Amino acid sequence: MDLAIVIPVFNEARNIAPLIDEIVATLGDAGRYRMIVVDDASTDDTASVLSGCCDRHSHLRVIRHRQRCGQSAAIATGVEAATEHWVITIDGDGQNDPADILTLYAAMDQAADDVWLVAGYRRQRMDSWLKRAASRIANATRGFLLQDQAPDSACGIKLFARETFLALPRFDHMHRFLPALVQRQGGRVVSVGVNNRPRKHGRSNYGIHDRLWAGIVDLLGVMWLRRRAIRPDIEAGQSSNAARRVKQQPRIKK
Ligand SMILES: Nc1nc2c(ncn2[C@@H]2O[C@H](COP(=O)(O)OP(=O)(O)O)[C@@H](O)[C@H]2O)c(=O)[nH]1
Ligand SMILES: [Mg+2]
Repeated sequence: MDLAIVIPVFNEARNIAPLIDEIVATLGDAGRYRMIVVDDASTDDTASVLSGCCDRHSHLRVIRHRQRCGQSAAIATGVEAATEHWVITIDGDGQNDPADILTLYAAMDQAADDVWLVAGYRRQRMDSWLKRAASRIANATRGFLLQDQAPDSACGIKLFARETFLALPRFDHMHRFLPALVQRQGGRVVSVGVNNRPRKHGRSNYGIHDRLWAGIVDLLGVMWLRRRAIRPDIEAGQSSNAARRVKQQPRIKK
């Protein structure tokens, strides 16, 4: 595995250590993977809990933002810091199941070359009914307007090549639109069902109201980005970096 597991966290002092232990128990210590936890200027004990985790796990790297910049920015910091070819993002509150890292990895392994993103979709969400209802409406609206065929675009567990992510436009909350943004670059997206677990400690960082209004603005922005996409089809035989980037997404090597 040439894999970085990027975990964005904000105030997950009670969730992050059990999650890291669970990832190590699932993937083993020996595999070629690394965890990169990006602490977005947490105000609870997350930083000290993470330094304890670093003492126990040599393949864990912790990066801390000086100011809170949001989940998308934290993911981007982690992807930039990664040196591995493949990146999986996973929520730091333990709602995603580490066993699904292998599910997504296997799906990418079997996918065609033009699949640049494997996205989890939560088969059964373990959130309040209000959140589930809001998410269903948001997914239906987004799916209708963007035609991204992604049943659960905001699900935290996703796998892509580092290079794929680095080519995407960056903005706050862009992590919720990765399927549409990857399609805009010319890649295909495969969605696979994943487990979802209840949050054990702390509370969600996202309220229904703030997500609704910000989500509408973001959706309009992504529609505009898709409409204005430019994707030159570069003739075979020419060896510009752009052509290489677009045409040659390296595959998983066994
Ligand atoms: N870095 C960073 N991570 C965040 C922020 N807000 C949420 N997260 C993390 O993103 C993941 C999902 O957030 P969560 O609050 O559980 O959202 P929900 O599952 O949609 O209710 C968790 O790992 C959070 O710690 C933020 O502002 N910055
Ligand atoms: Mg959560």
